[in-house]
Amino acid sequence: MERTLILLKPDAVQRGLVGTIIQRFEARGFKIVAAKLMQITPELAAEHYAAHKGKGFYDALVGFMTASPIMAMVLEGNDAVRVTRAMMGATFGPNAESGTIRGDFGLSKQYNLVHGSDSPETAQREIALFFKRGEILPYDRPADAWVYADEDR
Ligand code: IDP
Ligand code: MG
Repeated sequence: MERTLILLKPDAVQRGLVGTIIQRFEARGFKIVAAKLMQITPELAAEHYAAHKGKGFYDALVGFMTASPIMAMVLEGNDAVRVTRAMMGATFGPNAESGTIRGDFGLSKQYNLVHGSDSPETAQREIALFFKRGEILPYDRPADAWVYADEDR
């Protein structure tokens, strides 16, 4: 089972869309193995978005991500990185297809509601930035017997 880091960004929290967005991931079959509301520091935002340092939107992005709490979570499921990214849609709200989270709830380039790791390697790095080992809780979920067939495991 793959894990990915999902962040519900400050605009999702401020607009009261946390439940709506989590609902989509849960309904798809993903299991929440860690979750917390966090006020992140500029240092953590900078580390998380280190790949974008120096770009024109970088300072605004760090300002945005630290302006208000975020909801951070680790989701687990088959192909979690690729599938959650597909559910999020294109980076910029106006370009995101209807039916995706960004395409259904956003119109902004920067305020695009949700972050998802872009590769399994990135996910490992990002999960470690936001969660301590003991904050990730593996547990059995009997309903998974009906989320996955034997051949999916
Ligand atoms: P992603 O979130 O779809 O992986 P990235 O290219 O990694 O997209 O960009 C990280 C975040 O930076 C985006 O989600 C968005 O909030 C912001 N961002 C990226 N490019 C721009 C831009 O050109 N203008 C404003 N904000 C941007
Ligand atoms: Mg990215």
